[in-house]
Amino acid sequence: MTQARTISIADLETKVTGIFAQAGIRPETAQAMSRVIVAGERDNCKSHGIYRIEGCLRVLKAGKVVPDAVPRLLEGAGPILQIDAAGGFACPAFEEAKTALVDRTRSFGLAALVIRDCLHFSALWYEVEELAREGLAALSMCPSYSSVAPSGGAAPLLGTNPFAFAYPRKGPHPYVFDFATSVVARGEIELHRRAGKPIPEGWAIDASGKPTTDAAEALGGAMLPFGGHKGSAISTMIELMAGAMLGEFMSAEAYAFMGGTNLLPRHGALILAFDPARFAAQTGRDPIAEGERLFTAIADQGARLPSQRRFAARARAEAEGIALTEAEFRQLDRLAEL
Ligand code: NDP
Ligand code: PYC
Repeated sequence: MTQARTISIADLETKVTGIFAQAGIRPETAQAMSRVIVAGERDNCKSHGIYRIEGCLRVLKAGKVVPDAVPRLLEGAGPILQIDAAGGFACPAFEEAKTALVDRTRSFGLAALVIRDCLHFSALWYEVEELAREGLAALSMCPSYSSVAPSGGAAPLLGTNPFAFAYPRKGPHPYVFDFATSVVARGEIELHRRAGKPIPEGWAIDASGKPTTDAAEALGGAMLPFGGHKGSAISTMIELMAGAMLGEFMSAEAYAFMGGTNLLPRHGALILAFDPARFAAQTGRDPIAEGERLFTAIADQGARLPSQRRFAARARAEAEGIALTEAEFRQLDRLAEL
């Protein structure tokens, strides 16, 4: 795809907010969705950028998300903070609960945010990065819908179950990694299918359990966990921690509720935050400086840190605007007319 034109971050946010508002989504939710989608596009995370708009509209049309849901913080003053997304999208719930999560983490040293009954369609780095910018370390995870075979199995059971971590740094950006526990996000396979491109070997198996490089066969078969049994175990942990433990859907239930993988999954999400200063207080060591020592040692070996590519893309987009193809501009116009 050739990149044809740029659009400013602010203009793209306005366009995307307009698409969601016109579709009947509550204005605050439309803005929160637009912020997270445009952040994905800005950082060149195509699998969770503007491509996701269509999926959000599809689930809305199917009546499987509550467009005017108002997230509601639940009672309780301890380190477990809960917000009910009430069948709406997860991003406004996170925005609503963020300050309370930061405050609780500072007062207890660690705190958890449980997002109940939400549709989580976005990249998880968005949440942990925001918390690391407040000086906290953070982990985020959620189930998805059954599309990944456990290591040694051949049928979809686990979700693509994403996992993100951030740690504060002295410089402009925190340390952040964020990945699906499948070899790649499902959105990446869908983008290959749309572009008519084969997928690399090792990403997926077809419906009969044979390895495939055909994106459509992969979507109709099962994706594979990253790192074999290790990714499979981390994915299982996410089913347990962000599904079973919270009393929310696991990926198989989300699949059944949505009737397949055509619509976004509905489930819960778990975000854990830690105040590094509180953990290291007795040692006299500075946990942020210790982190810097490790990052320098990694870079000294010529290795790059996760999110480095993303932050470079962000700097480019901030300076020059976000580059979109003509086809993407046409698609945005089409969605605005729906
Ligand atoms: P990628 O494999 O593209 O990237 C995974 C992480 O590894 C990123 O932090 C990336 O940083 C880093 N990375 C990549 N290459 C290197 C390298 N050579 N050296 C060091 N670090 C590297 O991500 P996935 O396809 O697994 O996931 C994409 C997105 O999909 C995630 O943001 C995830 O949250 C989202 N997702 C969301 C789901 C949901 O239910 N909401 C479900 C599944 C996935 P960088 O970006 O800088 O390259
Ligand atoms: O790309 O696997 C994915 C995904 C599922 C839900 C949101 N993103």
